[in-house]
Amino acid sequence: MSDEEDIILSELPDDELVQQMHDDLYDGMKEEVEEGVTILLDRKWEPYKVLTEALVAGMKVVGEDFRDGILFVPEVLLAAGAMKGGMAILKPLLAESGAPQQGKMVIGTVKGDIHDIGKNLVSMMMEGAGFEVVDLGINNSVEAYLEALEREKPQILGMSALLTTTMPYMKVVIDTMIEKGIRDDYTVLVGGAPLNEEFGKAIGADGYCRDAAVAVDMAKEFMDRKHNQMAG
Ligand code: B1M
Repeated sequence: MSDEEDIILSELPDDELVQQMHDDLYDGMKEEVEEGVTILLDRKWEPYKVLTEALVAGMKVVGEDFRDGILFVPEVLLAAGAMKGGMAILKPLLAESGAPQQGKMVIGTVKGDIHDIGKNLVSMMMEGAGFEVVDLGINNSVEAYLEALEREKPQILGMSALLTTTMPYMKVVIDTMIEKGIRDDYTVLVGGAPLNEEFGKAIGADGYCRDAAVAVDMAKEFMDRKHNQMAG
């Protein structure tokens, strides 16, 4: 029997449990990560704290070792699967805040990019804050975004990109919106690990969101401004 099998997660104190969950996430152990999430919730941890401290922080280590060539795609896929398992438990809890209806957002990962964990997190948090979210998934072309805007009539368009090679595509989408004369009909928020504030400005987005919590704050702020404009 390995050491791993000897560990009883529910007997660990919080800090050791969180550390163990980071290790389990790293090793792609979905069931263990799910169990850890459930234990922390039973211990009255806020869902958002479980999300950020146990899951997102663990994924950071995976990202660093992926970058450094210590982990490879198959292992990272397993880690991503474990992360998604934990997120699925938190999703209804984050979404059931009872917050008043705020507005609507269409969100998707850009063309050529299949990373969706961050986008899914943003969707979850936005729903939790009272936004209706239409998630277009991954690998979205300009046409897919524009069709969704036309169909769904949201106030906000969110785009996610995790690769330096795909982030310029956000500008393609915004430029096409300008060409079609619809740019100012929407608030465009962008996010993803390789982006920054400067990039957001350079491509003409309304806001760059460092993380999901910032996305929610910005979306609310823009909705408030819209309401004030309409009232004024
Ligand atoms: Co990929 N990958 N990956 N990967 N991957 C990165 C992004 C990378 C930085 C890893 C590294 O080298 N350190 C690197 C990119 C390097 C670069 O471009 N400079 C990389 C690479 C190279 C690749 C491949 C090319 C590898 C290969 O095939 N050789 C390949 C590309 C495939 C493709 O897209 N065409 C690839 C594949 C994969 C997997 C499939 C194995 C898997 C994705 C699984 C999935 O998403 N379903 C994967 C993963 C998991 C990662 C890392 C390790 C983790 C990403 C993640 O989920 N983070 C990542 C390393 C890293 O980011 N440090 C990496 C957790 C998530 C919560 O954070 O996505 O940043 P994040 O989202 C945050 C914020 O950014 C923000 O809020 C989120 C929540 O707080 N945010 C938004 C994100 N989107 C937003 C949208 C908004 C607002 C905020 O709209 C309003």
